[in-house]
Amino acid sequence: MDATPLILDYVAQDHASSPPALATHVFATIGFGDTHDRDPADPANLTVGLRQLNPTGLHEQWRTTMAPSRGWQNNVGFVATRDLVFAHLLAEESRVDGLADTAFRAYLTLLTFLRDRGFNHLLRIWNFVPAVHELDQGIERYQAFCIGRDRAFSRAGIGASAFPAATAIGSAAPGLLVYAFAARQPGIPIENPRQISAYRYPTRYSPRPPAFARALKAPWRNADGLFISGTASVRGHRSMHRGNLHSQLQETLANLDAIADASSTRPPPAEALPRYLKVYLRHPAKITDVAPVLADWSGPGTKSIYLRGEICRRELELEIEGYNYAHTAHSHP
Ligand code: 3EB
Repeated sequence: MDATPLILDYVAQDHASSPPALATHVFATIGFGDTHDRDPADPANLTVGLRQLNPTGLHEQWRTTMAPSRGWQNNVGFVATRDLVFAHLLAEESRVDGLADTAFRAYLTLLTFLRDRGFNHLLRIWNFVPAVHELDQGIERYQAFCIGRDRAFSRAGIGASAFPAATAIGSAAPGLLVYAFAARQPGIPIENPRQISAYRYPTRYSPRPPAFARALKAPWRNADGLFISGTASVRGHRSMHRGNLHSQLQETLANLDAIADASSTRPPPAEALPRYLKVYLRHPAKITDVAPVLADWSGPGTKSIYLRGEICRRELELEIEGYNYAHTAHSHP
């Protein structure tokens, strides 16, 4: 029952291989580069094909309190403790199949792997879609991706109440990269009252809906973990402030605040505990406009990674995701 908490830190690339403090174990290390890369020697190491914009290159390092095992199965690389798994899959695209089929098969492979090992509850998933704005069999490739993902969830019997928190970003790197955390216990999905749930968006955005929750509270005891999905300048279902980066940022921050409120675990003051954000920017040069505003909003205890990435809707300039970890050592269940 006492599922392993996931502890996040952003570490300088030079230090990523040094052992973590506090009697914890490295569970996953996510770096950023020109292509998606999986380390055959260690499935804990993953490189996402997005350009990092921070002056000092940072890795996302996830740790757990339990020593994990690791392995490969059917193109799925994984690292697992008793109650938690990190799993990833890189699906090559073929000339004949559309992206909907590729995404369907990738998701089914992943969901089957998770089910076989008893990790029935997806908590958080990241998706990197090549050429996200191009057409694929007559529809935008983001929509094709949504179709395949939604079909796989229905096939696996996973309904809206069990959708994970998610990010979906366009990448210049080839292959559909998907990585996820899943658990034996379900998390608690959180929606944003300022937005329609993505899985209820009108079909004009996609013939089958984007299957994700706005946020998800992790299921472990004695610790809080809040996964916040990629959050953008969307109110209701509409993109707001087309062509105005500053207003899009303000709208996005209002959405992040609303999600934190709705989760009833408003992140503790930045002085007390670190918070972690990842910012995806369509136009890398805009980092100079975004970074000071975000630093002001988030306070000194926040670490942020900036990446160049394409947000699923063309008119959106940026998207921000988050993770907050609060260790409540004083709690007695
Ligand atoms: C939005 O709110 C912006 O399809 O998994 C953000 C996070 C977005 C995840 C996904 C899409 C996804 O609709 C786009």
